[in-house]
Formats: sequence, C-alpha cells, structure tokens
Amino acid sequence: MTTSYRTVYAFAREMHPKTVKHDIQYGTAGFRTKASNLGYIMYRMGLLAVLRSRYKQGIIGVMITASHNPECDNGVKLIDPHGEMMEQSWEELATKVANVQDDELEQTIRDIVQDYNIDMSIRVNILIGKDTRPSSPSLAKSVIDGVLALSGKPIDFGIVTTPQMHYFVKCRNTQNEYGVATEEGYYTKLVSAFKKLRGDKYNNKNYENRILYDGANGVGAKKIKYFQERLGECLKIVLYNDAGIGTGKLNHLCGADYVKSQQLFPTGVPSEPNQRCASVDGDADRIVFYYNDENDKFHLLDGDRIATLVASYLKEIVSETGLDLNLGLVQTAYANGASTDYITESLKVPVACVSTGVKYLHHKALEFDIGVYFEANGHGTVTFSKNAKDKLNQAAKGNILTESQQQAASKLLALIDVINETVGDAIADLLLVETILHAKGWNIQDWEQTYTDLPNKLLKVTVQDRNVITTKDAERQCVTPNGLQEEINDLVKKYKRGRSFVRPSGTEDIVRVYAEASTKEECDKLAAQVAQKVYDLAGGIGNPPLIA
Ligand code: G16
Repeated sequence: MTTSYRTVYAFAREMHPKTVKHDIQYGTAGFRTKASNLGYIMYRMGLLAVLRSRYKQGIIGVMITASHNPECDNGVKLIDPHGEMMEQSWEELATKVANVQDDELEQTIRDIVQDYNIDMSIRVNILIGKDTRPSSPSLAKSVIDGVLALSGKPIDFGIVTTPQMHYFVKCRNTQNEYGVATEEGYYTKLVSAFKKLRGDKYNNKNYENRILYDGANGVGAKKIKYFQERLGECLKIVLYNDAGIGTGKLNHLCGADYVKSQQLFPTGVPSEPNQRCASVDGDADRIVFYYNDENDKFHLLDGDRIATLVASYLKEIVSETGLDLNLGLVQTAYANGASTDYITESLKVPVACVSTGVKYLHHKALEFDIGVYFEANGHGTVTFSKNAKDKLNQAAKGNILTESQQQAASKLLALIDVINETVGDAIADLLLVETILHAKGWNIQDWEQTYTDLPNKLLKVTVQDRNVITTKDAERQCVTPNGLQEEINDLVKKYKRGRSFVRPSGTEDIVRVYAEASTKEECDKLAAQVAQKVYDLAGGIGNPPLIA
C-alpha cells in the first residue's frame, strides 16, 4: 500500500479549509474551543492520528469532546496505544499541524514522516468516539476524512464516554487482554467485578445501596442505563439530568464541574436529606459526591475525598496481603490542604504534587506499584504496576501465604477490575467508591468525618491573553507577569491557613484563581483579592471581579 500525499492538501482546500487566523494550542486535554472553529482541526488531527499510529505501530484513539465546557464548545484529543493521553512530545507537533496554512499542510506532514522515520506503508486503525454534543457527528466526519487522506482505517465507536474510548484503545492494543474492546465488554468487566466484591449482602451497617446520579445531560446519562440494567437491586442508581441531545442543557447548572466549582447542589436532582448523590461531567470522566443535610446545608465530597477514601482502603488491603507493594498518591495544587495533611499525617502515604492535567498525574502515578491519583475536580483513577499484578496473582494462587492473605490478594485483584486504569472514569470510580463504602459499612457522613476540608474557592478571570500568566513549581508559583506572585504572597500572609495560586486554564479562555483559608469569609475575600490582582496585572477585560 502506498500513501498519496496529494489528497492531504486537496481535502484541506476543498473540504476542510483553515477558518481561524490565530493559533490554537493543544491544551490540558487537547484542542478545545467553539465547535464552529474546529472542522479543519479535526481533519488535521485525523492526519496526525495516522502518523502517530504508524510511528507507534499501535492503534490510536481520537475522542471528540469538550467534556465540562458548554454545549457550543467542542474539542479533540488523541489517545496513545496504552490508553493514555498522547505523549507530550507530540503535543507540539499537534499544535504545529493544527496551525499551518492549508498550502503548507502537505509539506508539514512530509517533514514529520521524514523526521520520525515513519513507515507510511503500515496499515493502521484509528478508533473514533464522540460525546453527545450536536456538533460531534460532523466533526467526526472531518476526523474520518483526515484518516482516509493518509490511507488509515477509521473505526467509529459512535457516542461513548471518554474513558470508554481509552479502555477500547487499550483493549485493542493488548489483543483484548485488558478487556474486550466493545461496550458490552466494558460493562461486563466492571459489573462482574463489582458484583463479585459486593456478594449477596447489598447493604452493610450504615451503608445503603441507593444513590442519586446526575448525568449532566450528557453521555454519562446515556451509559449509566446499561449499568442500571445489569446491577438491578445490587446497586440502585436513580438517574436524573438525562435531557435529549441538542437541548442546550449539557452541563448546564448540573454536572461535576458545576457542583465542584460552584459548590452547589445541581438542578434537576431532588434534595433528600442526607442522601448520597453523585454528579459526572459531560463526557463522564469526572465524578464528585455530595449531599444536603437535614438543614439543607450542602456538603461536597470531591476528588480529594475520593483519593483519600481509595488510598486508605488500598493501604488496608495491601497490609492484609502482607505483600511489599509501594502505594503513593498524586495530587495537584488544587488539592485541599486538609486532605494533603490527612494523607501524609494520618494515612502515612507519600504524596506527590504535579501540574493540572490527568496526563501529568497519570505518569507520576506509574512510578508507584499502586498509584492513586485524583484532581480535586473529581478526575482520577488508580494504576497498578506489572510487579504489583504479578505478586498479587501469585499470592492469590500460591500456597506461600496464609488463607486470609490469599483472600486479601484475590479481593484486590477483583478491585483492579472495577477500576479503569487507563484514565479517570466517572462510572468506574462510582463503582469503586460504592464498593469501599459498602466494605466499610459507611454512609456519606462517615466518609466525610475522616477530616475537615479547609474552605476553598475557585474563580475565573477573563484577560486579554491568558498566556501572559506563566507558572512553576507544579503551578503553585506564578513567574509572570512580574510582581503578581509577590502580591499574592502579601495577600496570603493576611489570612490564617491562607493559600492561593493562579494559572491559565488549558480548556477555557480564562485564568483560574484558587484560594483557601481557615474560614469561608476569609477564603472568599482572599480569592476575590487575588482575582483583582490578576485582573490588574494580567490585562483583565470586561467587568472587574467583585471583592466580597
Ligand atoms: C480536563 C483535564 C483535567 C483538568 C480539566 C481542567 O478535564 O482532563 O485534567 O483538570 O480539564 O483543566 P484546566 O483547568 O486547564 O481548564 P475535562 O474533564 O474538562 O476533560
């Protein structure tokens, strides 16, 4: 088979011409912007996926989603053969391919082929998935054109969650060793492991097997139905926010991002006192838990809470197995200070802090035998090294350990199958949390009582060019604009347990401000004051932030 490069420019010129003058960057989770500006980017990512696939000699995934963003946005990210986010060194290439002029595209592709010594005769399959955004089908068509232009074979998985796509890619590349690369295979793997761990006793002490589920009016609402069918009475998932495609309701006043960033109960879910609820985001790769108490006070259990729950449980089981496996936890600067104290001081699990973006957390987690990573926004999972899996498999089978140690090893092996190791997966994480709460006999209040969060606040500031903000030290320190970090330091000093940082978002055209302090009033004030400094020193536009 030979690939003709001529179609590359012809397709671009006739069907997918570059429509945006300014450059767009491969951000925290790929390209993300107004859907109407993305046609040519999608086509070009189809081209790049084929190059990456031939270079890696493995199957590559392309996911079309803008996750937590509003319905009018869309985005695209590439998934590497292990089911992970595309290697960072290729992000620059992606940005280059996305931004060259149409008549430079063919040469850019030729240059990459030459520089990376890519064998263009290799037959490759590119898996394509999309969320429920109305713009997704036509954008998928553009990706397919890109794949075909370089003689790749597109395989369309239709509407799926982002973590399902990561799972499919990994399954295909491991010849189904990781699982069967179909939706059915995914449901079967997760549900069988969950049921095995739960056994016949659906409730346990304070734990009740009922949860209210906010589907964010997205793909997470569609796919949870397959779990409802399979789980039945074992776990009663009551679905809310399942509006039709194109109703404009995706992530609107609901979903994990809304609940976490606004710290509010979502619309569309009934408020039942002390009832455990969960919200996923628009592509179901994040989840947060929450409840309203009898006084209608809202309580949030976010990604930090999930991380601590999971790490503490894994630590218990690992010690029951008697095996020597190192367990570590990875967070970002957004992690609540109280959670980090709890992990280091009470759980005595080592913690690493990395920049925002699952790609950074995932890679750090791989350094441990068992790496738990979660962003405070509810995006995370657990990774297990080959060493850990080998030891557990031997322990579960062999006679070297006591019976209780063998049982613990078998339990941990089943737990691995409830987890989607490739990326944060809201539904797999839901099943994991439910498994742990059930095992501990805990209700959501028992879970919450493990430590007390410091009040915290997230704000957004709109500036002319968010790239004027640069950071270091896992985004905890601001390098430019000059003087901003000093101003933040001066403000933080005034508040007990004060902490604040700013960073440009990689998924929205804004700067994010995070603050925490010992009281809610002080935290709100600190956040607003830091936001004002960003507005003043980083070229704020529109209305200045309000100072509480
Ligand atoms: C994506 C990334 C997350 C990140 C989030 C917000 O999530 O996968 O790792 O935390 O964006 O990023 P930023 O603060 O740079 O806008 P999602 O769920 O939107 O795909």
